[in-house]
Amino acid sequence: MAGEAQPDCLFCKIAAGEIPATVVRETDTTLAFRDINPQAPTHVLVIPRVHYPNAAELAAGDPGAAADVLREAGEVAAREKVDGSGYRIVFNTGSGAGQTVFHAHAHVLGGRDLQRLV
Ligand code: DGP
Repeated sequence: MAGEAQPDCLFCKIAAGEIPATVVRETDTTLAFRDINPQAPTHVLVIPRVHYPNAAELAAGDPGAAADVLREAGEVAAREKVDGSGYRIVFNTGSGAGQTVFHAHAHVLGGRDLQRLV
């Protein structure tokens, strides 16, 4: 069922505290933790506690949780002090775009020069 925790989902397990992660912020609806394979000095993942396979499905199924993820991405950037220099929020969507964990998540990247993608 959309939104419900999935037993085999890595990020559902992190959200439930069953797998450890370096948590930087948490709210009732979101969890932010450091990426295990950081691509920048700041590389934090922000996930909704509810399970949707990607950001678009999250926004369609639970717009409030999608907004919470975006707001928390901004909070993380501010607390990591990368908001002044600029940061990037990335939602890889689909394996062709590099998505490897099919639980919606925002990458918050900052602390280095980020080349333009588009
Ligand atoms: P994506 O490729 O967009 O699906 O991003 C998934 C990210 O999740 C990737 O950058 C690596 C990260 N990741 C994978 N497994 C773990 C884990 O067990 N712990 C943490 N903290 N991050 C993980």
